Amino acid sequence: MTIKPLIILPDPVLRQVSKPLERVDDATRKFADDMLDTMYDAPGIGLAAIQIGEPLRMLVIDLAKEGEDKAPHVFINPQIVASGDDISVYEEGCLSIPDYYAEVERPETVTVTYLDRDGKAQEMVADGLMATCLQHEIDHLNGVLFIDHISKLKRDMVVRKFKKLAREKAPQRLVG
Ligand code: GNR
Ligand code: NI
Repeated sequence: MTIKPLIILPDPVLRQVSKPLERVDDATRKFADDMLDTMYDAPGIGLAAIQIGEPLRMLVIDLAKEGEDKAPHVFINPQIVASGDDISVYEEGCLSIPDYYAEVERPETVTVTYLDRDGKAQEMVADGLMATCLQHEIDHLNGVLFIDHISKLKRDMVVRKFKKLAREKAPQRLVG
């Protein structure tokens, strides 16, 4: 059980493009479990490795509601291989942009190929919240945040607010 600290906007680490995993081994599975522990603790419904500082193409999702059995999913080297033509709108949030929510338009349906936690090739046709969450997480693997899908005016406001918060939280010992 390891809960790792979350990387928060405007940390430039969030803009890194993550690298594919070359193999799926015990260390990979241990890291996936750490990602799930961190996601459940937050709590969130998804987490990309870069959000805990590891630039690897790996993400976890669990859409189970409170009181339901856990439904952890691990996606390694995921790729969107098809998107439907219908668009859906969801109010999104991000553990790396705490307490900010905005509506984002994305394809309603996506087909994703990936390796599971056993290294086995899988394909998932997802819609609804799973499709939204997969696209949000795969964006993270490419250094893209959900605020990149909203208006520049709104995005600039959010980034300014988080830059100010980061300044206020920075070590004060150098301040006169
Ligand atoms: O916990 C999360 N909720 C959420 C809600 C709507 C759309 C996407 C998400 S993902 C987010 C967790 C997160 O930041 N994953 O990167
Ligand atoms: Ni996110």
